[in-house]
Amino acid sequence: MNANLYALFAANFPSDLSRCCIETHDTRYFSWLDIEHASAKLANLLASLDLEPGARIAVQVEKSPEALILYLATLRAGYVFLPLNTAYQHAEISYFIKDAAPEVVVCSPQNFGWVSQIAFQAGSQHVFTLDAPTQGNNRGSLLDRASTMSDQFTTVHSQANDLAAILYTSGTTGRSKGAMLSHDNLASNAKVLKDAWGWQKDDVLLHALPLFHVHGLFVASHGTLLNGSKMIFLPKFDADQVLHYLPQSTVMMGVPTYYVRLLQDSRLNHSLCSKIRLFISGSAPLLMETFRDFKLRTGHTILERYGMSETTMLVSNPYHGERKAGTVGMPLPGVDVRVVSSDGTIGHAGEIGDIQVKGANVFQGYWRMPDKTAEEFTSDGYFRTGDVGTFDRDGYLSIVGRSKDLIISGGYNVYPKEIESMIDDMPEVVESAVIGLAHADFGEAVCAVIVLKKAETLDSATVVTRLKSQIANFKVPKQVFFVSELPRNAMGKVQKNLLRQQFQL
Ligand code: MLC
Ligand code: AMP
Repeated sequence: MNANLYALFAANFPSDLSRCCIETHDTRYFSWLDIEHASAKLANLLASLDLEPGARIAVQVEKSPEALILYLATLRAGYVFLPLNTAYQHAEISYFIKDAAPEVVVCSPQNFGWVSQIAFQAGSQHVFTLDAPTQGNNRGSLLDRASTMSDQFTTVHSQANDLAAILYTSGTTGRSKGAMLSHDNLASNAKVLKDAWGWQKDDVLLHALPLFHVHGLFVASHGTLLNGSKMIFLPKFDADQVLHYLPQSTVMMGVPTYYVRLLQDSRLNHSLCSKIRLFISGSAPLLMETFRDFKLRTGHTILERYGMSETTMLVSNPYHGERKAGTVGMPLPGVDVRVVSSDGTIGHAGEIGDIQVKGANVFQGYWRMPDKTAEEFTSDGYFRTGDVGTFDRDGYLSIVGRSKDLIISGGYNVYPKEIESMIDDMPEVVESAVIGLAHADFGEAVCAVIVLKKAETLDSATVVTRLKSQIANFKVPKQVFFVSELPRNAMGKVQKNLLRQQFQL
């Protein structure tokens, strides 16, 4: 049997391929046959490049149906898709490209100059742009090149453990690591979610998430691709557009910020959501208040679930049955989740400990980092998530904290260490601590606490301006505080909990 994920999707396409697979906000329409043909053309183009099996195709492009089709083409051709956040700047892209050594890099036309320079220096063989179709005649345009290719392609035969994608994440510590996900990791999770969330052929997914993370690329898109259901594709989350399309949709997925923003709009009401079957939230904690207010305003109980790049989805509140506020639900079928106390014993209900997981969905390891991979697995094969949680008596898991130093802002992960080292490099600075403070819109906001050298001056606007020129904008502190020293414990470790108390917004 062909374990290629695309083969699984194709086997589940509707029998009438003229039905709509993707409709966009600007009234473009892609049938299932369009998806099949367009992905075949791109797969033929990739295949014509004579790449090694398992070659990485790194992609930093704006969200579009073509971007999703490029993902499908990469699967079909047997290569490895490596999506990159569109907010990443020079230093970030440079790190990912050097680390992943992609043979092909695809970027937006406006970034071609600097991205191609990085890519060619790092040894990539091909750099293309993914132009909007109207932009036409760019010689490096992947779509132009693919237009002359055949629209027939026999999907490459893949083994279950062959890599399908690499997603960069900082894991529990240190620099970004590429989480390697196989065809079977992704297929097994998609199949489990199909049943768990009751996907139906006539579902219409409102897709407002970005395409470069697990949530938008896998959880949302795979749901429709595996079920032959349609998606309405928005280029990004925009409350006006979401409200416009809700009456035509049956499923919506989002990070908690989406629900917070929808609630701020007085147009959100029961009748707008009358066709909706399921609202799903994940990637960051959903506040009880948001859960409750959403139910009051729309009549819908948001289903919260929990996952991560290394594992895709792990735990979910039930589709049928009680969805408990403040919990992420129960382990999905085939996923073994345990809570381990600091003394190494498996926690009983009510005990707090590290969340460890095992299952067909758990990744193949970090790209070219066997030592880091080994560190993150227990001797009996469980992956350490870096999250801390507790099961209640009914088997519902709550995430109560993180053992990893991580801030989740609007669903994006920010690693304090990365920002701290940039601030510490500023000539006026002795040291810094970057912390997450509660934020009404983003859940947590990145904030910096800085100690200056004697006789040096620096203001927060300058810190922000300097950082904005170096890193993705969502990582830039929303607030900067200056202190004479950082609080430390007896071991010399900065006590971030004290800083969080002192500066809470
Ligand atoms: C944008 N900004 C953010 C931000 N997004 N700041 C902090 N956190 C964020 N998440 C900043 C920009 O830097 C900019 O700042 C200003 O906000 C406006 O930018 P924008 O582009 O207009 O923002 P907006 O479109 O409103 O985006 C906010 C958002 C978006 C919440 C809609 O961030 C989003 O779609 N997040 C989803 C992330 C996601 O998909 N996560 C899944 C990860 S997978 P300035 O200063 O320039 O004005 C995962 C596993 C799992 O975690 O379990 O799912
Ligand atoms: P990422 O590495 O981007 O895949 O982010 C994964 C992390 O997001 C997890 O380890 C959790 O810390 C967090 N996360 C995902 N879903 C939830 C949720 N429902 N509640 C709380 N945290 C979540």
